[in-house]
Amino acid sequence: MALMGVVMAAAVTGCDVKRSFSMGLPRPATLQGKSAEELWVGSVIAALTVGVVVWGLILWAAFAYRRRNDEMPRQVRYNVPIEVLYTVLPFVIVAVLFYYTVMKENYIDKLSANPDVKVGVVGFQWNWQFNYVGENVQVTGKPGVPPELVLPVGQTVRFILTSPDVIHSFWVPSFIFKRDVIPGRINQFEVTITKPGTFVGHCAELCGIDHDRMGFSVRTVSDQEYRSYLDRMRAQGAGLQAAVPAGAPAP
Ligand SMILES: [Cu+2]
Repeated sequence: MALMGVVMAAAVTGCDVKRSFSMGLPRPATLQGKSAEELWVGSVIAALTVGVVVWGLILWAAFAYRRRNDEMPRQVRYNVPIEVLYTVLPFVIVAVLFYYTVMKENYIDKLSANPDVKVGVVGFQWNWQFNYVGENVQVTGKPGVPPELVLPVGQTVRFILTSPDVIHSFWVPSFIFKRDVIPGRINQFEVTITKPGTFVGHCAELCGIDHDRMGFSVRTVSDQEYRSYLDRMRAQGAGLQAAVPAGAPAP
């Protein structure tokens, strides 16, 4: 019966078993996303463990010490071992979570000296422009036509984010990552993509009336397909068409 309930819930919510193991996150498509997923799953397990212990103690206390007669229960003041325990234990839990958060964050934020691929991402009201640095390929989204970003699997990809107008946010849910795109500032991050596929992306910062139109897609392919994609784009005249804003890397 319980199993049927779980199966029904999975069917109704449309979540497959694989997905439910990452506690609601999409399956990560990058090494960095995998790292974020581990942190999330570990934190949820820690929180649930604390929750189960606390709920158990509440229920146990409510049943074991329920009122049975009008007699006053024994009045106690301090229990030093328990007070020490519930002062020290939260500190230990926070310290462990803090340690893993810092370690994962350092890994996810790490920039390599020589990334294999550099993409200048310009977020503007209300679309995206992708400049493949050093490749002379520029792709700009048009109203109603979200741009596609093609990237190779297994290589280090550096994103260089700039904005000529307001704050946007570059978000690919399958990367388990988003980063703000801020005018007058260059934000960077790197990923190593682990699987081929097509992933949705979106601006994650309310940036004006047509914010909801700032979608894009990321298609990840083999290195060979990536090279031939760039050749094809160059042949179609996808070189520098529109000016890149100050600070943004040209294609
Ligand atoms: Cu935006």
